Amino acid sequence: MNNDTIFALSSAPGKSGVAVIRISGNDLSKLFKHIINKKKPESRHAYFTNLKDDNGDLIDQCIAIYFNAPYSFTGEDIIEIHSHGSPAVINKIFEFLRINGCRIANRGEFSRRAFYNNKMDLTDVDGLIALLDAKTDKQRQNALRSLTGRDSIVYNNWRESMIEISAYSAAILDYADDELPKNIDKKILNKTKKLLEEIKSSLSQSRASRAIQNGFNIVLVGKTNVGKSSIFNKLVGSNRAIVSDIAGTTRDVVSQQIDIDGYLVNLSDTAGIRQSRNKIEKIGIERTHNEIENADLILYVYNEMPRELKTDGITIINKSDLLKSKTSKRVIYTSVKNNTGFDKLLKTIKEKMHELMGNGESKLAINERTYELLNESVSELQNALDKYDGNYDIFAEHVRRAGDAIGKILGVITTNEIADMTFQRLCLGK
Ligand SMILES: Nc1nc2c(ncn2[C@@H]2O[C@H](COP(=O)(O)OP(=O)(O)OP(=O)(O)O)[C@@H](O)[C@H]2O)c(=O)[nH]1
Ligand SMILES: [Mg+2]
Repeated sequence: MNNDTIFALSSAPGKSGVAVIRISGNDLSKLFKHIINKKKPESRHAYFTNLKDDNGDLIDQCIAIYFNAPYSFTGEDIIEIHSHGSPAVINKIFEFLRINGCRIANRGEFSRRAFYNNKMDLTDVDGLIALLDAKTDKQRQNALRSLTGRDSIVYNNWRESMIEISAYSAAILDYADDELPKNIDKKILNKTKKLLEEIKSSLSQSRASRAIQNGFNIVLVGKTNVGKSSIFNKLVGSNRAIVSDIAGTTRDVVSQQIDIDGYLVNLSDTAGIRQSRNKIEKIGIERTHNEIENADLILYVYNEMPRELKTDGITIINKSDLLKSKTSKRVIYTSVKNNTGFDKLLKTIKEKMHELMGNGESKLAINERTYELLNESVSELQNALDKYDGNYDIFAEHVRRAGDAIGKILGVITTNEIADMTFQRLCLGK
């Protein structure tokens, strides 16, 4: 690995109150003394300094902090310079650093160094990426769980069990029966089954985890003119979708991200469903059906009590201002005109989301990468059990591969490709 000294702006680019520039490298004590103009600086101490260029001209008044290795984010020496957040100041400090032998960092390079110095494993990096992307409170909580290493503990335990199982299987091949613990073969099989169930159950909760990350898909469907677009606008809080009394107003899917109870929600308004000869409307209706397929929750909108209630979503009777009788407990009556029923609707949506997500308390923060590898691990364990015929040779090999898949999740077993893909997703300065 390259150990040259790198730097990057760690705060947001552009004008800001304070900018944070981070520098990481092998031995930065000399550079730090130069920055603060003192002979014996202390680590983790905030120094006020008049930062000067090599001609002695003032660049800016800054705060500078030195974190000595390995007690830093990257595990190397780190210097943080807190300057005024002006593009001109930042450029001048960058120039100063270049003159002093540093180079600008690549995307994700700080985290890459932290990874290679065993400060983070890949699930921690996944957590960091998710935290930087987090828009809602649930996303923040989920990301932090992964970032602070809770997921790593689960994965490490699984991997250790798999290594143990394949070691025992190998022992059965090498030792005579009376030299081995009693019932070892039964124990091995039971342990493998238990492990398989545990990983499978985590995978089954992955929908919640992924819905937290990518958003929960809620779709408004119903016949034309029932007020879907009006409800959509009400929920997003703006006149995003066109509303009119002409049936068949909405043709395309109109989507907007909103925050409901800390969850990211992708709310979609769709074309009203009816028999239509119009080519464009027909395409719109087709799109409505696609949205229904991808939905986590469907809001069925009517203007009067339907003969049969759908069981897989929430039923809304809109335009309740025009209704005389509003007695059913199984539907929600709304009126966009009178602004009634929306508190109840939101409350019901929240309840449904909690129900479907199991309170969002999925054990692991599963993303696309970890999802694939967990599936790989499950199919190897399944293979080990399915193909078991009293011979531990093949069994041990499948369990070993299952363990390798978990190792790849952690990055203990890593190909450059996996690491590259992960770090590329980070921004500059991380
Ligand atoms: N009285 C009354 N009228 C409403 C209510 N909600 C919507 N409308 C009216 O009903 C008409 C249709 O509303 P939209 O929101 O465009 O209906 P839609 O279901 O999106 O219709 P399509 O896009 O054609 O499928 C408009 O004239 C709205 O102003 C309501 O609660 N009460
Ligand atoms: Mg509409």
